[in-house]
Amino acid sequence: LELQARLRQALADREFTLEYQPVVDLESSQVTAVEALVRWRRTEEGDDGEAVERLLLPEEFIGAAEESGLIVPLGEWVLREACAKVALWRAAEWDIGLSVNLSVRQILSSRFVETVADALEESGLPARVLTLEVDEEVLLEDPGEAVERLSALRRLGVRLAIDDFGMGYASLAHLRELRVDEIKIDPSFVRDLGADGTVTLLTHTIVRLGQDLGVQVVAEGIERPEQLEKLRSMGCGHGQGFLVARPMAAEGVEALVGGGA
Ligand code: G
Ligand code: G
Ligand code: MN
Ligand code: NA
Repeated sequence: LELQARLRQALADREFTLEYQPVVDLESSQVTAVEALVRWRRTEEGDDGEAVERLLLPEEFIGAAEESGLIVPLGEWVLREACAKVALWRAAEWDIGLSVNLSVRQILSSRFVETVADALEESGLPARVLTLEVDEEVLLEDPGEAVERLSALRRLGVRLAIDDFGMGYASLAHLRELRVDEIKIDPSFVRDLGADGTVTLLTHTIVRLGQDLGVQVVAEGIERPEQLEKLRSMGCGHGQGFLVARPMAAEGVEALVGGGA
């Protein structure tokens, strides 16, 4: 409860910030999109009583934000902030897409579809530029309602991605229930690529599945050149990971693009 109260205060005090992790076309190495990742810039008391600033990762607070329902206003802030930033980059002639992560609780909240429509309208970001990422958990809690909401979002023109694909229960069944534009291969597959024959075969199968369905495939968690090469040779279209680029502040993305923007 302590953490939840602090989260509420943090939202009021504007202590949240976004990092962006580039997604690249594995063929051309061009950055095609960025994934917005929320962080909490928190001032804490160090051992010696001095104030120290820490950048907290979602794993330290997203669970509490979901339980308290604070994920709804926090998620709305993330959407608005990220859409506004990417709209600016696009205005500078940089043809880039944006991915935003969603929690089940957000999707099922009242007015969520309107919230997304408002964020697009205010920023002027075209709907097709925005990809909303959901993990397979979304289709477990209240699948009927979740599919209904996500389909309404897709009718707005936004893209849908299944995050952490392959780790959920019945991944393939979910592709039947929900029409998606992208699947993001879970990093646990990429990690064992080449070293584990079964994992390599499964990864290749997911890539082909995407090709056959006409769905974009993004491999996540690429850390080593061999993994990148393997994915390229399988025909995996897009990738993300520390080897390619780490999550970074907006200024970092701007520097990375440099003259390209
Ligand atoms: O890079 P990282 O530690 O930031 O992300 C960890 C997890 O937190 C990922 O599963 C990611 O989907 C999730 N996450 C990051 N940003 C957001 C956000 O804005 N909203 C939600 N709901 N989840 C997020
Ligand atoms: O679940 P989701 O895919 O949204 O999670 C994104 C998370 O993955 C972020 O926390 C991000 O920092 C992390 N991440 C991104 N690339 C890599 C990578 O190459 N290796 C590892 N270990 N984590 C990564
Ligand atoms: Mn994600
Ligand atoms: Na996720």
